[in-house]
Parts: sequence; C-alpha cells; structure tokens
Amino acid sequence: MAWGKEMHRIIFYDQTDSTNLRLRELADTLESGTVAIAGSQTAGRGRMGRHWLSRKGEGAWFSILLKDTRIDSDNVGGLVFVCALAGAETIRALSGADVRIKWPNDPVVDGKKICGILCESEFEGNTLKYSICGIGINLNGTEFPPELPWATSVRMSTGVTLGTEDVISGFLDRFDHYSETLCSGCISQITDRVRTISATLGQKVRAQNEMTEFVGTAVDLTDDGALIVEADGTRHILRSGEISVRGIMGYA
Ligand code: BT5
Repeated sequence: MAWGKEMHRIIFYDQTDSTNLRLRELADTLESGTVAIAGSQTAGRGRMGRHWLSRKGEGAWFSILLKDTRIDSDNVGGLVFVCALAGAETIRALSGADVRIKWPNDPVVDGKKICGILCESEFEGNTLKYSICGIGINLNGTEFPPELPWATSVRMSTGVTLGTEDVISGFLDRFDHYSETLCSGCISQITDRVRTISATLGQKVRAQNEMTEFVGTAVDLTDDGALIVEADGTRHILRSGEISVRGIMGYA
C-alpha cells in the first residue's frame, strides 16, 4: 500500500503493547520503511522508560523502521527533528492549529504537548543497523487524566476531527522528504525550519539534569539542533538527551 510518497509496507495491530517494540522484534526480517500502526497500545513508551497514553480511537500511534539508510551515524540524532517537523507540519496543515516545537522534539499547541516522539537506534560496532521512529499524535481525545495537565489533542485545541489514515499518510510524505534531507547530510536545512516554528527560542527556560540547574534565555539552535541558552553572560550548548528544558511558566 502506498502511504506517503514512498512505498511503505503497513502492519496494523488493533491493540499491541508498543509499536516500537513490535518493529524491534521483527527488525531483522522486515523491509526498511515498514510502518506499524496500533489502534491502541497497552504499554506505549516515552523516552527513559516513561509511559505514553495511547487509548483506542484517540490518536495515531505508529512507528517506522529504517534500515540500510545513508544516514551518517553522527547524524542519526537528527531523526527526532525530522519527526518533530513532520508531525508539527502535518497537524498544522490538516487542522490549522498553530503547532510549534518545544525543544528538542515535542510538537505543542498553546504550550501543551500534542505529539510525542521516540526514536531508537541499534548499532553494530559503529555501524547503524536500524532505527525505529515512534510517533504518537493525540487526535480525538476530549480529556486527559489529571496527571497529564500539559497534554492536548487536535480536537481539544481546534475542534477539528481528523482520521488516523490521513494523518499518518500526511506524516509519511513529510517524513520521507525530511529523512532524505538528513540522508544527504543537510541537517541544517531541518534545523532552519525548526527555528521558524520553535516554541522555545526567545523564551526564559529552566535547564536541569542531575549535575546542574539554571535559568536562562533560549537564544538559538546550532546547525545540528543543540539548544543555545544564555545565562548570566555565559552561552551553554545543550544537547538533547543530556538535559531537560522547560519554560519557567509552564511546560513549553
Ligand atoms: C515521548 O516521550 O513523548 C515519546 C512518546 C512516543 C509515543 C509513540 S506512540 C507509537 C510509538 N510506540 C511507543 O511505544 N511509543 C511511540 P517523553 O518525551 O518521554 O514524554 C513522555 C511524557 O509525556 C510522559 O511522562 C507523560 O508526562 C506525557 N504523556 C504521556 N502520554 C501522553 C499523551 N498521550 N499526550 C501528551 N503527553 C503524554
């Protein structure tokens, strides 16, 4: 079936634990570009083992397997920006929502998270064996549990009802385009676009990990997507995965 500009083999699960896990289990035998889609996930995963709420009928929950790509191992971290951009632009195009990207890779509307991205890569020595990009887009949910005050859906933020197939198809078109850009080594073209819809740049943010915590102003992205934060006259270059960054007034 052709979803997106490239051919993507699609595997549907009415319900599964996690589409990332399903593709990982089958990675050796499936062809590159295979997409696993779930009606609902019983163990949807976020980064660092966090849970991702993926209820039936409420969103597009899917993962894409990439094998034998020409992505340089140094650039594989750029896949999260490819997905964030594809997610933000798809939701924006189909619903009209003013979707922005909270650094590093959360599409948000009015400061609330509408989409989550989990990219996982497997290496053999220094060689990239495969990557799995998992995307969760909140579409038609009308409320979230109290422990997710910073979550929203397309329906909640715009009143628009979108179908999963249109959303995934629109996503794959953009994903194919931007991942090709990444393969050509042009990650800066992706970060240029992320800059224009960033929810983080220009904001006062709090950066935090086990070693440090400081408040500063997010001033720019480096060409490869690190965040530059100015605090007390010092420029800090923050790399995704090493530190968490939040707005000082809320999530974004
Ligand atoms: C993410 O992690 O945002 C990555 C989410 C990726 C989900 C997709 S769905 C298809 C594929 N299969 C999987 O198993 N996963 C991928 P992170 O940045 O760590 O954010 C996780 C945090 O977001 C949680 O700790 C909650 O606070 C919040 N959260 C959980 N479910 C949410 C939802 N549906 N909408 C918004 N926020 C949510």
